[in-house]
Amino acid sequence: MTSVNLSNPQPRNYEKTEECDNRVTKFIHASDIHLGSHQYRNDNRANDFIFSFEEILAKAITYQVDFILLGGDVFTSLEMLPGKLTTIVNILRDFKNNTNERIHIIAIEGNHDIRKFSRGVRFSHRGQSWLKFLASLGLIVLLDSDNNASPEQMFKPYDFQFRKGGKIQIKNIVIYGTRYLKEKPEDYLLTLKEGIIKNDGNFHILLQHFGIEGQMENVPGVKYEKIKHLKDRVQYLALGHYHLQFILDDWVYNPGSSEAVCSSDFSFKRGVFLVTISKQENYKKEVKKIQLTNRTYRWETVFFKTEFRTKERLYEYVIRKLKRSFNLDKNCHLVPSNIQIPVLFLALKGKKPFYRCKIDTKELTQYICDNLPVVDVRIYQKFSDFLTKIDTFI
Ligand SMILES: [Mn+2]
Repeated sequence: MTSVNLSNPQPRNYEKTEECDNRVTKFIHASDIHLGSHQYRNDNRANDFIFSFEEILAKAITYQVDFILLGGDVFTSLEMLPGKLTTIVNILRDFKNNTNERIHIIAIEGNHDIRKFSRGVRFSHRGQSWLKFLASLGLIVLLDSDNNASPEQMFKPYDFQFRKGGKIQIKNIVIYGTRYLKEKPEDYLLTLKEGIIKNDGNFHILLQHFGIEGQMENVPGVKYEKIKHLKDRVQYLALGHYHLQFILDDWVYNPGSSEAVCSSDFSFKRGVFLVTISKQENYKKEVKKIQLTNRTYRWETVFFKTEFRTKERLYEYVIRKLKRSFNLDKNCHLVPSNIQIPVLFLALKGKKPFYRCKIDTKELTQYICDNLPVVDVRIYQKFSDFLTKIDTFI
């Protein structure tokens, strides 16, 4: 699928009888994998997301973790092409077999996992998701609480026969999780708190899909003050939702999206966390940031000095200019599936072409992909007669 070299993890010999060290627990916290992104428009880009997921699983083997947390938005929507889903199922099946079922993948649903199906129809109320499908195959553990039950019944221990539950214990760690609690989860969290057992001697993780206000500009989030009360029951608040990585108060952890879902994601700090919990006085926690091998990108600007009157001449000019600025010897032997072949962000500036010479961005994208080592192109038309604020940072 891609020719990039992973760290080539050798599957460890996962013997069931192996002595397990209960004093140290390791896990990987990842989120927002967005499987299915770009699947209709660009197959190479769509595979980047599957590749990131594979890389996370490979790291789990390399670092010999006890489990993997996925903080929601594992899928980008309910629409999945059969071929892509088959690949994902096979990857998970291989992982399960190679690790002797020793590393559980523990997930919750994010807003994208239940995202409207097509043409504006909302499916969330029907309670379907691909994560439920993967859980039904026994390939992941999907956590969800019963928010209307009594505090004792709210988080039922995960039942591997019925493949349902709101919490799971691995060594001294208890992971609590719920489905996506919509945009204002504060009220739910007050109720859910009662369901989390206090002072049971275990280390508690709460897996949630929401952002914290102020961590990303102009993106709505929950006020930190409103969730602080969870601190006396939860030692690690594992989040997903914001694609930008952040850690707050040594308590809230958000790894960010594993691949760049939209153009702004490319510049964000993102990755996964490798967490080690040692059972010494009050549990010692060590969190290491790990970056994933993502698709590369580059910005280019082409300036039109004259008013182009035909598309052909305009396209040729763009290609000529781009060829000059690309170091063609370096990358021309690479195939587009290789993540070193970048996504190109192209700003077109200067004189606006003649009104009959309207740029067909789809056509120009294809033309550029055919002539240069790029996997995909985003074209921004910023001609001098409609300069906007965005020009200042393109
Ligand atoms: Mn997301």
